[in-house]
Amino acid sequence: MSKNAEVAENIRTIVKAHHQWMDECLPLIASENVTSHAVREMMATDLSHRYAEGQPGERYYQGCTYIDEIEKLTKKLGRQLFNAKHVNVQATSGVVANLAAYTALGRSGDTMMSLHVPDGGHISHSRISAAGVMDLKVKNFIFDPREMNIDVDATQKAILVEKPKFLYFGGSVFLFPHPVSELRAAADEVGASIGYDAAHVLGLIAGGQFQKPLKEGADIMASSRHKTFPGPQGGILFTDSDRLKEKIDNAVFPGVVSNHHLHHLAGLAVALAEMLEFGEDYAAQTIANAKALAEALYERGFEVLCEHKGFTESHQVLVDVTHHGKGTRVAKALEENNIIINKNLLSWDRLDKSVDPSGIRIGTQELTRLGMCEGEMEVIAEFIKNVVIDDKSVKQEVIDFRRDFTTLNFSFTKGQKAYEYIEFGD
Ligand code: DSN
Repeated sequence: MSKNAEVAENIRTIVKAHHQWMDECLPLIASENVTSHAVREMMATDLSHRYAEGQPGERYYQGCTYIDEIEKLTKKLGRQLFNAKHVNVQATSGVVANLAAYTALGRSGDTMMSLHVPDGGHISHSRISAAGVMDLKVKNFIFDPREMNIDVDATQKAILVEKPKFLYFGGSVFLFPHPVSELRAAADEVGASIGYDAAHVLGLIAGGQFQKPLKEGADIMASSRHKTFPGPQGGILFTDSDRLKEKIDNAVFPGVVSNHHLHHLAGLAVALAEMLEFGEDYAAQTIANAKALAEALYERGFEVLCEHKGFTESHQVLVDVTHHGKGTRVAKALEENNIIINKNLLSWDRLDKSVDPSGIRIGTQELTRLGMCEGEMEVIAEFIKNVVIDDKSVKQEVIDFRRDFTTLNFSFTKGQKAYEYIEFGD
């Protein structure tokens, strides 16, 4: 074997080790999910080698006969699942989708109003990322940390003073539906449009278990498609507005995307079909699991946010771990025990505290894909307590526990290994 062939082989070995590890872990990162074999099959096809700039039937490249068919079908499934008049399936990530939405809603120098990052805003809603790239001025929603939501009265006043060009709801910490309909009148008063970043909650919206942003007053819903929505990584945008559909399409291509990762497009079509079939049950179980995990952690002495309102109405659970050594220590200690979560800023952290914030964020969407229910959430809360409060190792117990949950729930083919390494042979 040549040296270069050895390097290539070594990469396979490392990736296989990653698969093996995932198979022995509790994956609780709120922004991730695992795709079905049917989706992964699409991602391994020749489509990954091709180009298809432009819209179906109006391409700049030949060779798109079947790609056009796939894209038209994907859009039809997207409109159907989300009950939207128009969908764009060409954004290559959630940030790219947001940038396209900003381009459709405003121009450089305009003011956007969004959540501050410690209050749960995504970085792309701030000037350090996409909003800065477009040179938007950013003003923040007034946030109520006790309610873990936007303060409607205070924000109404802020909208009238700041007169933003558009509001942008959604975020990375997202426990409760945002007050879209409640703030629509204030937006109208200053002529502002409304965008909504659905990345974290797209699967919950698809399953009809969260708010309906487009029906509540959002002009555009932009999103990634691989968190609670178990699709291939990428972005997606929706609108019911005739005025905005062409603006969105032009903002994506030629605005911020050339080619749109056609293997992921076909995978998205399959994931949309899966969610049409299973979305309602999957989303409901994901939220039930988050509530159960939050309750079980609370009962074990953790400071889980928002006990007074049932902890959460999404897939997320937020815990203040200030008294357990803060976010970094807790996240690392859990990782050493194969429990994978992330440290997270809480409202009272300053932005420069992001290296060691007060909180941890936990998501239940991937465990739900693995078939876990409320009973399993009790077991996991006990594991977390053992590690964080009792300083005990539970790694072997976690590995043993995971052996009963190796296959994917909510997919057309039963019994698929969730983290199987798919080989093409020699
Ligand atoms: N930063 C990701 C998250 O974990 O929320 C989203 O891009």
